[in-house]
Amino acid sequence: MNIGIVCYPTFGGSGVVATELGKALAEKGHRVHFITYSQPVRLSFVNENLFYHEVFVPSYPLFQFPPYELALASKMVDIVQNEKLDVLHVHYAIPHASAAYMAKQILRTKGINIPVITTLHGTDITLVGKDASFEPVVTFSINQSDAVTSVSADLKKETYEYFAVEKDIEVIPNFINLERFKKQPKEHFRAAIAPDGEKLLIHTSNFRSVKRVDDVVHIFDGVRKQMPAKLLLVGDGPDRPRIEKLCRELGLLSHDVRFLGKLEAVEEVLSVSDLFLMPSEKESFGLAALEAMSCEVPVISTNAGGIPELNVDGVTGFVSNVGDVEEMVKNALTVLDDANLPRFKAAARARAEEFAVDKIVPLYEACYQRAIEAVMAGV
Ligand code: GMT
Repeated sequence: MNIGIVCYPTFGGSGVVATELGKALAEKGHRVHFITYSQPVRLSFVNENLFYHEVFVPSYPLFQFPPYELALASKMVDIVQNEKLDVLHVHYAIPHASAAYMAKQILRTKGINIPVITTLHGTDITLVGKDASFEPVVTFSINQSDAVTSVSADLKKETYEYFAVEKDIEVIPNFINLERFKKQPKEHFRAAIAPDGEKLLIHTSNFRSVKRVDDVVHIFDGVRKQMPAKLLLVGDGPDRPRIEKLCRELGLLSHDVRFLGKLEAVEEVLSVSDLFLMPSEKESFGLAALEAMSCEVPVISTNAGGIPELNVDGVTGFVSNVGDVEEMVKNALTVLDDANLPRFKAAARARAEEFAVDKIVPLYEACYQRAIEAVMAGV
């Protein structure tokens, strides 16, 4: 197949899923065309089947807000026509689904009927999408897609709750490359940051309020009062200055809590960690937790959104109500107990294996095939 993938190219989960999907499809022999405003961060890989088309938005004094959606739709029209795409797969509804709708209508006038697949990732529905500023356009463009997928059953349920969506939504969960995300022998690194055998807790995110990084710090503080431990914070975002201040107020020093910033090889630090913390307020799936589990790291999380579809309570870690730091500390201590930790680590990896890339990518291929056939049959 000749597939167009439209996504955000940054560190966000939807961009990571879209890029990894494109790479996996290219390795299976499909030709994959990425259409975005800059090179996706995980696309640092050469394959004869991968192509990248940059969306350029010209500046003009009148444009206080450069019309990215129009430039994107125009680029989609160009690439579908000239690269003879069979399907357009857009990740994150805003503004990709509405831009795809516009491109589809333009292409129709040229006698081309391209199927559009929209994948809903989370905040495009649960936070931004349901805002009145966007809701009518999001509802319309989801309904106009030829196929719609969501990354968890919970996100599917929320989509039907918040929007008048009539389309069937297929759940296709996030997936993981088990070869890349596996425990690696990085003991020298562990010895350097936890020289006295301290337990290592880790959190990775974009440091936005929805991630509740304050709770990460409070959980760590509670654990540290009961057993020697260190905290690794990976990623960056608007809440970071506040979190640094909180650490200082709690008397946590830079060797207790290490801010590692944005890391490409996150699997290397996950490999030396004992426990992953995800106290999110909302989380449609929790790709970061899946990456941790694949590296044999159990998870203490909330029960928000789709997280319980991944993190099995009492087996791969524990789930608690949003904000219940006390229970999360208690559960963390249970997991970190040497009598329990090996069992939780093994269960985390076994669960991650259920989301292996070679199990999930065929679900997208089948979805594309059905959409192509339906469009050809004029359904
Ligand atoms: O806010 C984020 O975490 C980024 C966001 C995105 O769309 O880039 O992530 C969402 O999509 C991921 C991939 O499908 C999911 O694993 C995340 O759970 C989801 N984040 C939220 O729902 C908050």
